[in-house]
Amino acid sequence: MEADDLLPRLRQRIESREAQVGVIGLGYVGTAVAGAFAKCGFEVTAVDVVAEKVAAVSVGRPPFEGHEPELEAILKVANDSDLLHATTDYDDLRSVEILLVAVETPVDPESRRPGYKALRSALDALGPRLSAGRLVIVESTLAPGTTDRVVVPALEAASGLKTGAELLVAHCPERVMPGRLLSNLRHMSRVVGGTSREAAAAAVALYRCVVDADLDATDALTAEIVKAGENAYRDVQIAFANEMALLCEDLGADVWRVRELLNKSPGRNMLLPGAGVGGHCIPKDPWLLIANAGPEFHPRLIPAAREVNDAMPGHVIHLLEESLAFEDVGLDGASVAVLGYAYLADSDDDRNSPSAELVRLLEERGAGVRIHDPWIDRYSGAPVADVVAGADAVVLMVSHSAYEHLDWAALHASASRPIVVDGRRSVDRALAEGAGWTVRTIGVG
Ligand code: SAJ
Repeated sequence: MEADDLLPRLRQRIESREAQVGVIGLGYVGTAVAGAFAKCGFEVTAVDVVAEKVAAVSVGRPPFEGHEPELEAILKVANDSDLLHATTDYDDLRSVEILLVAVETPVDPESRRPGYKALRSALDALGPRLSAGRLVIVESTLAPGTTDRVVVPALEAASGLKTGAELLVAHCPERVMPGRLLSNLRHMSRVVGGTSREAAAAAVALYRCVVDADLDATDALTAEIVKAGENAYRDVQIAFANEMALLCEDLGADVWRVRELLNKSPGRNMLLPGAGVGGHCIPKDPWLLIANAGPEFHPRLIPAAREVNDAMPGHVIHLLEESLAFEDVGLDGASVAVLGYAYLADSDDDRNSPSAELVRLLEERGAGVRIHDPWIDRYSGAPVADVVAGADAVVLMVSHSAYEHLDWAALHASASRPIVVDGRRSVDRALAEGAGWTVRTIGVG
């Protein structure tokens, strides 16, 4: 097959839905992608090495916790109509022409280097199952240069195929969010980075079947930089808000009032200060972004932003110690109630949660910790009043809607000391203080 034939043939088979789609990795991204392509008429083969994930998808259930009602419905329909086949066997991909790779690309917490173990094993397993004419698209977030220096060499070595002439390879980073997986997939624009013009064009033709927003064709390096960069940008924005909170505390001001007035200035959009930055992408993508820069590039802003944001749980501890000190109480032996363990409001996702760091620091200082989170099963068994009962202090870490109307008068009666540190400015200060609570709000001096 000539290189010139690859694109027209793939385009035709995509438009006719004859091309089968393979998805490697049944996480948040892969499961949503498998469902979305099955929903628009492709026969989808989804592969994961974890049998439990395959079993879940095989009965139309997302292989992760979380509230994704539309996805469940789509998985069930896809299964019933035999459009979606989940398996642990890579051999089932031999007849599949379009392969989407959506495996985790974590960052080592110590070295800050990308962890490509899952990516490499997926590519090494896929390679021998590839034939000429295939399109391989990596959706995982990658450090710039990874497509050219890791993905292409791994596929060529494992398949014996030549990229461009026999194999089309692209990088189309995902932009999904737990809780909005399918709507993000459909309505958010995508950067489509091809290792060749044909690869980008083929990937655009494919995504046009599920995405109703812009599909911006570019090269793989640009796509890698955009994705990691968009999250590094957000991390820097949040770090600015957090540094303003620390400054306002020092100066005796209220960062929340400052933010309200500052954002009236055209073109300003100061984000929300808070108790920390968690999740599966913002804490790691800044490190992916700068991972492959050369010795002449000296990043200062991006690492500094990570340092500011990672220090926020420790700052909440500082506010807590200051509040307890007024009553001559230290953290050692104190009982602390932590409200909120997810990384994001009204989410059950606790990956890289700032609350986990807060709990570690509290226990390191000898405090007894009780946790409540209405979205996380292991922390939603007891009502807030029971978790707060006998506590020397309450720390609010996540602005779950469930915490907006707490009965601070009733809670005052059950707490041992009416001290609350508000890490997200979610406490109704007037109400709580009226009920006898001492409220310390992050960013308020
Ligand atoms: N956070 C703050 N202050 C803010 C915003 C967030 O402290 O002003 C904290 C949150 O509490 C959380 C963390 O940062 O712990 C991340 O929050 P997030 O709103 O950025 O949510 P994520 O991590 O789910 O980010 C996703 C990303 N989307 C994708 O990767 C496809 C990100 O690019 C989006 O900008 C973000 O959602 C969004 O805007 O909702």
